[in-house]
Amino acid sequence: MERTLILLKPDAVQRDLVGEIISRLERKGLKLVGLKLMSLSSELLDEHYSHLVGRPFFPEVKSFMQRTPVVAICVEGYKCVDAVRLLAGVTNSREATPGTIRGEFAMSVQANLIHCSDSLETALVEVPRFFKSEELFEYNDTLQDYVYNSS
Ligand code: IDP
Repeated sequence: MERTLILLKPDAVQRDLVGEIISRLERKGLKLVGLKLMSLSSELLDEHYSHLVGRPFFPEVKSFMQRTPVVAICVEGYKCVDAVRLLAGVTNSREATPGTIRGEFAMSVQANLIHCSDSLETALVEVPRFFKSEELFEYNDTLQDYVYNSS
């Protein structure tokens, strides 16, 4: 089983899309193992978006991500890192496939509602960046047998 990090960005919070997006994760069959609101510090954003530091739009990305608290979510599932990327859609919401979260609800590159880890390697760094171990839960999700059956 993999775990991946999801952030519902300030546009999702302001546009009342938090419930819709969490509902999509649940309906897909993903198991929620961590969930909280948090305000992102400048230092945390520099670390999280280190691949964007120096890009001209980085200051805007940072101030956008600090406009409201974000919803941090950790989900667990078989090969869930790639599955959540597919649910989110590509970075530029205008080009995101209809049916995806960005494709259904967004029109912007920057205000694209959701962050999700882009690989298992990244997820292994990002989950502990946003969640302490005591904020992540292990429990028996009785529907998992039906969600996956044998694979
Ligand atoms: P991702 O969120 O789809 O993984 P990244 O390239 O890691 O995409 O970029 C992180 C975030 O930075 C994007 O989700 C988006 O909010 C913002 N961003 C990326 N490229 C641009 C840009 O060209 N202009 C403005 N914002 C951008």
